[in-house]
Amino acid sequence: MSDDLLVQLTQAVLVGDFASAAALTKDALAAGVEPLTVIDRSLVAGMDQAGEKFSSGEYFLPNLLIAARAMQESMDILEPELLSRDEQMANEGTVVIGTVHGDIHEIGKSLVGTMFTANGFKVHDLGVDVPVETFVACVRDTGADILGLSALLTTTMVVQREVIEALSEAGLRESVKVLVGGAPVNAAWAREIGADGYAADAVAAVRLAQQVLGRISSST
Ligand code: B1M
Repeated sequence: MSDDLLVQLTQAVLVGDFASAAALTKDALAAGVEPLTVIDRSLVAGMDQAGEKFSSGEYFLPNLLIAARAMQESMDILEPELLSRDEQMANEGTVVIGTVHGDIHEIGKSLVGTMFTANGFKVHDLGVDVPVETFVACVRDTGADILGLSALLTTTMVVQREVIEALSEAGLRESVKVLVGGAPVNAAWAREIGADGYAADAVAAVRLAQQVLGRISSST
């Protein structure tokens, strides 16, 4: 039953049917499906399929936009649920997060921010297309423990390196752990640019932050 709902929700995202996406999300929650399961099995799957259709020329930008809107309709329902599930609100640290300059992909970055908030971190979300100097200023002003840099394009992932270099020039590199993510990014890239780690998804990002801050061991 819930598997059917999840398949239908993937389809609703894929075709950008945001009314059905909202209704099916409510149905899935009412059926007892965990918000993270809805995100992983339906929403991300739908967006991945939309991306594949874009790559193959079957979809165009407007298709991606309405798919993103359908995912956002669902996320608007899931986010309060995600946040209410974690009662433990001890201050785990301060996170600055944003999508780098030249890149307007928002959904994954926002999901990572939500997961940090749900796990007791104070989050400063700078949005998308964030200039290098804005990241540096925000790290300085907030005394951030973690800087999360999202990049979804092969043309913008290089900006992650620029941010790290700018942090070094500003004398801030040792004061903050820099974590990178986004579809074209991987662990080898993180090492190459001198980041402190790479996370493939929102759950991994929180776990990695807890590890690099010494809150949990790397074998946990
Ligand atoms: Co664009 N886009 N897009 N797009 N888009 C991709 C990324 C692409 C792979 C599609 C494709 O061709 N298959 C391709 C990139 C190719 C490449 O560079 N290799 C692409 C392209 C080419 C473009 C344009 C250039 C198209 C054009 O104009 N010709 C253009 C660029 C605009 C710009 O940014 N300057 C463009 C535009 C758009 C829209 C605006 C239409 C829309 C975004 C709408 C929005 O965000 N509000 C869009 C969308 C929706 C996509 C796809 C289909 C879906 C992205 C998404 O939201 N995924 C995407 C294809 C794909 O990724 N499969 C695609 C769901 C989301 C939950 O996952 O964002 O990966 P993701 O985030 C994950 C992880 O990556 C990780 O955790 C997140 C949660 O699990 N993560 C982090 C992300 N950031 C992190 C930061 C961290 C840690 C983990 O810090 C600690």
